[in-house]
Amino acid sequence: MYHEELKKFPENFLWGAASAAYQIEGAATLDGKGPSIWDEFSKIPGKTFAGTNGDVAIDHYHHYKEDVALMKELELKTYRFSVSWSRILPNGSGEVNAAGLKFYENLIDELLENKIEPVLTLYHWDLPQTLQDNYNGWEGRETITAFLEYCEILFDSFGKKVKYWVTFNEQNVFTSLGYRWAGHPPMVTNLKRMYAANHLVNLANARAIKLFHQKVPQGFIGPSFGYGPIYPATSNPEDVLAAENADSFNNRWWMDVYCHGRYPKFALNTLKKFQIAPTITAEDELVLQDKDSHPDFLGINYYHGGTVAQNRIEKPTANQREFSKTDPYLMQEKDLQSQNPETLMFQNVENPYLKKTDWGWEIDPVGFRVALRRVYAEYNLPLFITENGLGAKDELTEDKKVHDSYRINYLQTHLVEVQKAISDGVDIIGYCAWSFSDLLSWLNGYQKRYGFVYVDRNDQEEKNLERIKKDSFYWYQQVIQANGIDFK
Ligand code: BGP
Repeated sequence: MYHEELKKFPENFLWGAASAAYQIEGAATLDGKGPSIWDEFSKIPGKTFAGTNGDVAIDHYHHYKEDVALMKELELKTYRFSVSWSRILPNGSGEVNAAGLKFYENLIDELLENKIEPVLTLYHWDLPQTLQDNYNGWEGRETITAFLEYCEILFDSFGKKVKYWVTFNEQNVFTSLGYRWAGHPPMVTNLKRMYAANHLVNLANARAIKLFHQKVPQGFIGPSFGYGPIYPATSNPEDVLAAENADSFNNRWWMDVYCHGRYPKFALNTLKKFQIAPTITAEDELVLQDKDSHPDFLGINYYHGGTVAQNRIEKPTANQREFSKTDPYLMQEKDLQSQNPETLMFQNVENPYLKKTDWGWEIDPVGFRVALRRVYAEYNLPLFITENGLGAKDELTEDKKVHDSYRINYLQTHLVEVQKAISDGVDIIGYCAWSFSDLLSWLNGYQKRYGFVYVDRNDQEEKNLERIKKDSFYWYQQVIQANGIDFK
């Protein structure tokens, strides 16, 4: 769609930035906090980059006032942060740690005093270790009960002050990395277990939203999903079909459940064929279908999408049929095949049109517009962009400057597409860049920086944790002041 003139960003657009507890807070054992699965996992040799962990992180726990003062200077309208569950309930359920609640109350009050709208994420991956030990984490239904207990405490404590809530951050990422690829805790490599755990997270999500609607009727809640649009490698209809399949597997598998209360049929059938589909009880179906348990908005975290070609099995020509007899995938035992069932539906390929970041992530601003339009067209809910940003190795100059023009360029080109999506008619309520300040990248340490504010520490040393405003800080400040990107 061509627009001679782009629409302005809405008057009350929530310009913001985001973070997550484990990546910034530090104070890992302070004031009664219990251990989370990330506290334990990051200590296992070889699991994280250079053995980095969040014990100190950027010590936001002690620097939160200074950090909020910087947010104010940046003129942020909103700030998205997550609560560490084991700071509130050190054992995941049971005894409440008053000091933990106090920390977040102070943070929320500080934000509100500075006219910054808090966006509270309930779960950004740091499950209390006790729940992992006692119930197998998200593989045990007891964890759902514990999650609701935790949510209720936060709804009761902060429901009057916090308007926007996020249930789960990137459920697709933490279940896949945690239960399929073993890159995150609990380091499982079993697809059946992944789908089973994921199903329980869906139930936890739905029930938490329902509870929220009862307890905080004036608020808004939704999950933040790591969305990537899927492109077919060519206009070959087989590739187009493969893209449909990949979309079912990678996006709809989660989004349809959130918004329509059911799994996409084609993906579910494939999983059933390999006996790795989750067990869905009649009661579960009712929980998921209950309209009160559906989100008020969808949080979208956008970094990149993916490109796929037709699956390796459905080949139309005689030659290709011949080839499929020797296809290594088909020659695998059935249980090995079941570890990669999507091979029946699509295969991932490189996209020759896109450049990549230093960490190999495709840079695709137009894909952002595609993503926003597709999600809005399908689910018809307001969208809140809860993450988008560039991880890069920044250099601090001798006169304490960070000239991150590449980050400005990345954000600028992505915001142009957000504005185009708004002009197309997509309802977007806010944009939180990832991230406000530099922080711990889960698997890439402190060298992969995302912030508007540089934090003086590295992978080896905590140094003085001084906060230094990057060039992008001043650029974003202008964006916010102008309520858009067209300023000179
Ligand atoms: C998202 C997470 C964030 C953040 C971001 C960047 O998936 O929600 O917590 O980490 O990705 O990822 P990385 O740190 O791996 O570059």
